[in-house]
Amino acid sequence: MKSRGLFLFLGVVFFLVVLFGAQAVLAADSKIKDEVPQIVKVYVSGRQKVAELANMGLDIAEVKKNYVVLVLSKTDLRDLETRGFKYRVMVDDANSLLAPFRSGTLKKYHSFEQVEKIMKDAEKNYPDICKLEVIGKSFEGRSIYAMNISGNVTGKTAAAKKPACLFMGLHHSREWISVEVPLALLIELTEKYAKDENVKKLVDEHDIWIVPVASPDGLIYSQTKSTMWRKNRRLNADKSYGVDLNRNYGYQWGNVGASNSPGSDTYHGTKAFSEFTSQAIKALAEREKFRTSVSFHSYSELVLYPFGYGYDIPCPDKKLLSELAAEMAKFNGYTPQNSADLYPAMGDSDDWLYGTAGALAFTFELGSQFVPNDAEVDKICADNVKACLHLIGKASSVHASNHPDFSSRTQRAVSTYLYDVNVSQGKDENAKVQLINMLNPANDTNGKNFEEFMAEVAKCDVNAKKQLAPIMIEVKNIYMQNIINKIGNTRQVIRDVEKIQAELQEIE
Ligand code: 0X9
Ligand code: ZN
Repeated sequence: MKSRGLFLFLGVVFFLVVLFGAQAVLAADSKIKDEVPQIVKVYVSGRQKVAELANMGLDIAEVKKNYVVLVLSKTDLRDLETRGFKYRVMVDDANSLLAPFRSGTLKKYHSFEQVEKIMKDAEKNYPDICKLEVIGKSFEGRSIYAMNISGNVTGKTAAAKKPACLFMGLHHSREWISVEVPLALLIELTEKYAKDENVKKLVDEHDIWIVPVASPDGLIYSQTKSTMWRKNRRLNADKSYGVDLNRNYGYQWGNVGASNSPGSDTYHGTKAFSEFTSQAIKALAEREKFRTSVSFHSYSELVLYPFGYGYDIPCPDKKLLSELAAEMAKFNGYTPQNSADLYPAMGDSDDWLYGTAGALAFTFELGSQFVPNDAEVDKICADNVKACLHLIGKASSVHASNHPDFSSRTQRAVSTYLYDVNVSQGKDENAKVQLINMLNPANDTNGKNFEEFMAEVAKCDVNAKKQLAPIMIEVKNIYMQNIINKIGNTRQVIRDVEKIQAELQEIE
């Protein structure tokens, strides 16, 4: 009797375990299986409504005056319906939009393997101007490549002081055209270097960095499995996949226009810079101190500039950013616009590259669909390459107010002087005079400029120190003269002379 009761009890327990276990698996499964995305036009207008959609963590493709185009799962669409949004389904199975690539009709787009080969070949064919670096690995272990293009490189010093410019593609998996433009730029710079005066000058005078595929796993996944995939391919704790890389950067990282839910298309990750891609870009930016950057996306034919994390955020470089955006827009025919005015979203690459790293950072929304037809690709590339060349040309004469090389007047004078020595071959007499004047005790009564100058010298490598030696020698002579003439605090001046002496000795 007893054993029958126990048997029955165990039977019930077994039944419940199987039942709930299966339900749990089903629940997890519905998260991990890709729901077929739809393209939906939602009829809304005005900032608040657009922000509401962005704040729901939805994937916004295009914002027009009276409607917004979204990429939505059926579940998201039901949710919108219950909230009373009016809509029209434009494409039932968004993946089918890109079927031409699967069937082999789209020939213009490169696979990750092909990009890898192009990068390696460029380094082989143009060893004087190309240096390929693996700046990180993706979640699935693939290389994130960055090509450094710079001519007339005589050791790292000269290059390190050249204005650096960054170009990035494919933060979002399905935006294949965003790979083609940086690749086209790479090809333009390498192939025309020996033939075109203007290209040669840009390459010689700048440090250009090109990262055509920021998310290799994403590109492969979108091209071979699920064409409309947006995020990277991280496996999240709840078994859903992907973090939106353009919500994972660490300036005002949060959930405006981004989502806390791992399953959302705009999931911002567990913390700022949780992803290998954003970590790699951050490390590169901290090392190279970019003056300018462009992150390519698609679509909408826009040139966007920061800030993007909220409406009407005060920005000290607003004028400069909007002017540069407008200048570039002349080349690609796009509309220049503040990022947040498209929709506010926290954690994009521009806000961090500008807000923290001090780069004049732009996002180009290329073309008028996610993957433009083959026939459109060459023109999109040509027009946008021109816009990029323009920006490179500007990088030596403008900078963000918070660029790390320009945060004090002394730093600025040192950078200007080194730039003149390295790039303009000392044509700017004023650069030297200005620096020496700043260090002259007559103008530097509390010795602050001198302290800052020596701190800058300490940061330089030996070649840059050599370039600064003539300045140190002249300053030393002025100080010696002051000691003789008993001008200033003699003890302090002697200490300063000793500091200069120590640096000069180290150089020899
Ligand atoms: O949402 C994005 O990440 C970008 N658009 S896309 O359709 N390519 O996904 C735009 C980002 C612009 N930045 C902000 N609005 N903050
Ligand atoms: Zn994008």
